[in-house]
Amino acid sequence: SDTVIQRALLSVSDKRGLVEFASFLSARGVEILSTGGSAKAIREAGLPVTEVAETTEFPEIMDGRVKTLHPRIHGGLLGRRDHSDDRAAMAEHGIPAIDLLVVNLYPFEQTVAGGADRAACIEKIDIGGPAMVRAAAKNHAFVTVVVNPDDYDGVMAEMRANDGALGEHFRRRLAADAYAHTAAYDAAVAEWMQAQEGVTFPRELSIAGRRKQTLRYGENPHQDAAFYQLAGQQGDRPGVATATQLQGKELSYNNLNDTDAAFEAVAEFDDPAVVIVKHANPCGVAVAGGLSDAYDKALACDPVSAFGGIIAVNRTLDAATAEKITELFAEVVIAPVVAAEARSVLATKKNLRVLETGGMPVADGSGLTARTLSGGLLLQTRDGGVVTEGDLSPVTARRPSAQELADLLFAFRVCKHVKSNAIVYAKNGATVGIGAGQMSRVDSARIAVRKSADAAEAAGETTPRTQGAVVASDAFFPFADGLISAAEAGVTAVIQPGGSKRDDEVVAAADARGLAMVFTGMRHFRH
Ligand code: 93A
Repeated sequence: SDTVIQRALLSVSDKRGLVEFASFLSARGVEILSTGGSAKAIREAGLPVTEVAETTEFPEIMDGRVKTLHPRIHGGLLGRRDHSDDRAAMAEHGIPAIDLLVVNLYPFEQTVAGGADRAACIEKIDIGGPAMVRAAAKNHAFVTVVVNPDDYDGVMAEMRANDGALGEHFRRRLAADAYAHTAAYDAAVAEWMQAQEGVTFPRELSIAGRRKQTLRYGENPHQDAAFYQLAGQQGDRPGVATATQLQGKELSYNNLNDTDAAFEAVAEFDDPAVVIVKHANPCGVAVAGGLSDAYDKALACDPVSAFGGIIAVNRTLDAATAEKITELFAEVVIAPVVAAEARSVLATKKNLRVLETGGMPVADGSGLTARTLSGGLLLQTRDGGVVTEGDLSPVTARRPSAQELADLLFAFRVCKHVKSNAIVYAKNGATVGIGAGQMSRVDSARIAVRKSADAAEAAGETTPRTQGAVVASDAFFPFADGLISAAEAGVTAVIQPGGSKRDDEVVAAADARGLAMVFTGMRHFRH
């Protein structure tokens, strides 16, 4: 049976909509109980309100640490209205039944994000609020709990339509929301404390995040999906989860996944860079003196695959580059900033989704990545490994030239963002052939060469693009065959982690062909 709301307790930190809601309740004859600051706001609006301290006949003590933690409040929230013993206890102890609880908690996350010191953060851990929320949610058979000001309108509408009562289904949904809310709240507290103590993988996992968007469907149309933004530091990383969509169609699940891959990849480079992604793999990556040139070079790698791709840049997107992008059919463009003129250019492509992040993520920054498997979750620290010149061990008689060295480091950085087995051919700061996701490394190498040949042929070029290029491998060559096929394709230098039992054979094969090879000592598997 639906409970007609007769008494409500309002205790909110976020006072948005409070007075409107309180006056609605008052007008319906609902008695309002409230705590310090909330009571003050309600009273100042000229509405009748009873302080919790009057009800409990106990003052707020310890700077408000103890204000609602009292049997007169918790009894009013937890008492079963259809239980004679509970009713008797309420009568005996003067416990007023509370039918509606409106609470939102101390802004803990905002306090942490604002850089407050430890003591101030601790003070913003709400204890009384979650206790009341959990009590009311448990007793949802009789009590309605509201933790989000966005729900005030819905509650008012329901009360209007339902003679001042709230339906059972509605109460249950709000109770479920309430537990999700206190769980996420405690998760944020736990995450902060773990970070303070340097705990990366806690014994028990709690994750705080908010639904950012419900998606039309998942990876396939028969799958449902939604997009969540993580709370805390993880959720602050500039990228897809924090981006603003400036224009275009609604983002799909696959769009989001691919856009993330593209933006993370382009964040690897200091020079102006463009990454084009299809199916979560780069199909063109380039660096140049300016974005517009980088775009041409990236697109040239594999224009066939780039059709319908995702384009990421690591600089303010300028009008000239935007013009070029509009000539291609692209699904998404993501940039730290989109210049005003570039915006007008892109606006001519109404469907094109354009995302602005406000900044670039740090390529070697900390953080975790997750992957689900049946019944479990694999967590690992992000692959923030960045190989620089000082990390390289030359292993061949010939050392790489300056140009080769630059291309080797570039190709290896691209490799990190290509699904394994990854083979990347590069020349003059641009990929010229990418082999991704094969079960055998030698197949990835063959595919990279073939794709490069296809692109060259389509462009009417007569020399193979792999001629004079360099090649990167995300993991060691287990046999000399992969290296030999790269040499046959015309590469002059090779970068790979090294560490195979047959490294000697691989080095000998490189020396026999006059190649320069360097070992990174770091592997970049990506599955
Ligand atoms: O310090 S508390 O954990 N102790 C309490 O007993 C308590 N009761 C409510 N914080 C408590 N609250 C919180 O106070 C509520 O969750 C709400 O966020 C806030 C509202 O305080 P005021 O009405 O004084 O602004």
